[in-house]
Amino acid sequence: MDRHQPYLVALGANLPSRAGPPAHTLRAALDALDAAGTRVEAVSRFYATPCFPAGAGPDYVNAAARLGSARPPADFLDLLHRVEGMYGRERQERWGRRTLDLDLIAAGDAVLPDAATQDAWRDLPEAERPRRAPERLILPHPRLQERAFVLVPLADVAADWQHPRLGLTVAQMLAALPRDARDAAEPV
Ligand code: A4P
Ligand code: MG
Repeated sequence: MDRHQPYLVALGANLPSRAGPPAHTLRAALDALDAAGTRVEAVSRFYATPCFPAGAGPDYVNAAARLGSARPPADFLDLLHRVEGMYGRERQERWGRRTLDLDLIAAGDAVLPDAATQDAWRDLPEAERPRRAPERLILPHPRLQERAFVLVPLADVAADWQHPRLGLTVAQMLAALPRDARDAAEPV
């Protein structure tokens, strides 16, 4: 039996790190995950994307990867945080500039910690979003369905993955976004 969990991860950076410019940092992060025993199954193209919120910093480079790991989800998120730490991420300003951001998008069709909590974070009113961050792991990532900078790269590696609460595939969630948001993500 294959005990590897199928993980989807979003990678983003908009400041240089000790690995170099953002694209180098993303490569270095994938190498570090590989060195930590994660199976790197597929990596998307790298995209230049406008910073969200607009004006909060330089453009990002974003990518997505499909990874296999025997670690359970919470341990896997700890590993992502360790790799963020290796490239100098300072967690101060929410949605601020960062040298490396690794978000866990999904673990197969797992819904964590439970459906009601995932739904509540997904439906969080706009006004509360900048002020509130979850203390425990929420899967799927509560904002994935509205972000072109996540969905465009994700479509390269997991177009058919289906959101377990929304019943929509990555390709369908992407098609539901405004065209200008989709078009703003350009391969580098
Ligand atoms: N947490 C809970 N669930 C998850 C999950 N599925 N994945 C917890 C990752 N983390 C999860 O995360 C905040 C808390 O959420 C942590 O304690 C974690 O355990 P964080 O990564 O520390 O904080 P953050 O990155 O500042 O917040 P967040 O919500 O991850 O920010 P986002 O939503 O990732 O936004 N614009 C462009 N173009 N491209 C980008 O990549 N990224 C951001 C960051 C803003 N603008 C961007 C981009
Ligand atoms: Mg994050």
